[in-house]
Amino acid sequence: MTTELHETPRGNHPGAGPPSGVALRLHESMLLIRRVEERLRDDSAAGKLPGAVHLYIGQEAVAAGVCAHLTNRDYATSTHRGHGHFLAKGGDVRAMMAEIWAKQEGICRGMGGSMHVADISKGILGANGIVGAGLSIAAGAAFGARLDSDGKVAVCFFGDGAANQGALMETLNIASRWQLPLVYVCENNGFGEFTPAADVTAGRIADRARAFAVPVSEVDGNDVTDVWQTAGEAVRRARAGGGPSFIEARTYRVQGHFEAEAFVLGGGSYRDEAEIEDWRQRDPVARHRSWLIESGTADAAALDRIEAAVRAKVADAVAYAEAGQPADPALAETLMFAPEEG
Ligand SMILES: Cc1ncc(C[n+]2csc(CCOP(=O)(O)OP(=O)(O)O)c2C)c(N)n1
Repeated sequence: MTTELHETPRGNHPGAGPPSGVALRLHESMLLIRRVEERLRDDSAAGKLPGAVHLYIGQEAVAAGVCAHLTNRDYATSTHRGHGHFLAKGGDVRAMMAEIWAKQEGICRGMGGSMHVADISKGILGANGIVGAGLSIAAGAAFGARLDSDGKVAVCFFGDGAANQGALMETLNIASRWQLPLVYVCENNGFGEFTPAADVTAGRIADRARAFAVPVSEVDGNDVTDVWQTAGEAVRRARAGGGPSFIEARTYRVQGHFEAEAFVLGGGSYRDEAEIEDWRQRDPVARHRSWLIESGTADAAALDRIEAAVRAKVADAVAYAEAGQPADPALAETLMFAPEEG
């Protein structure tokens, strides 16, 4: 699928890298997402999970590189592929895992599941099963932030499929006109479900933002340094009252659309192994690990210690989820509606 739509820009920031502390935190953030997603992949295949999971393997640099610039006061909206955004924004791994396992200890008491992980106290406005819905939610959050005038920003993560929804054009219009502190982050991973983005996308996605006079950056979404630097400029601009920015991160969805897709496809396929392998060679986690070593930022022993700590954290989260209490269906009504006043 080597099309112009999905060519990967490289070298926007040659030579420069983040300070060592930041570089290590980016590594840890990506690694946590990767190990969580691998565990979910395996537990899904073993039939242990109660519902579908859409995994973020291969895209970790985008969530990690962007969220490194955010605090709990900033907002982020996510997608159906939302575990990475939740974790990178500081969501609790135990509470997320318990949610995915449909346990009462989950971040939404087990009533939301994988596609609804959210933690309002950390500005995580939620994963979302409605493609494109996060665009409007983020625009609303950015409008609120502008009214508060205290430097908060909103980030909207969305896919190439969502980029073809009307909500993108509607929110670009008002975000530009009202100079909202909104950072659009389009993760162009090449597919919407089983359809190549190029088959259903006219023009270039980034041009949609250019048409509304919103500053655009096209980055290598598998290069966490590139994402981190570009997102930093966009977040700083938004905080300073400079309005919205649009980042298109070219990346690749290494896993299927969701973990049970083999059943849906019934033996059919929509992409070839060589393409997947080609992108595995550009693995964002391995690339950053190599950079950390080559640049002298960390040695292999230090990185192995981070790896061990991350693995222990994931094992602990799964044990916590497994031992939790099943979600209580009786809570559905009380959790769904706010209590009547008076
Ligand atoms: C409004 C809406 N239309 C269709 C769907 C079905 N659907 C779920 S995921 C998906 C593809 C989304 O593609 P993209 O935005 O590129 O995200 P990705 O899965 O690649 O991360 C579609 C069409 C949906 N959930 N919501």
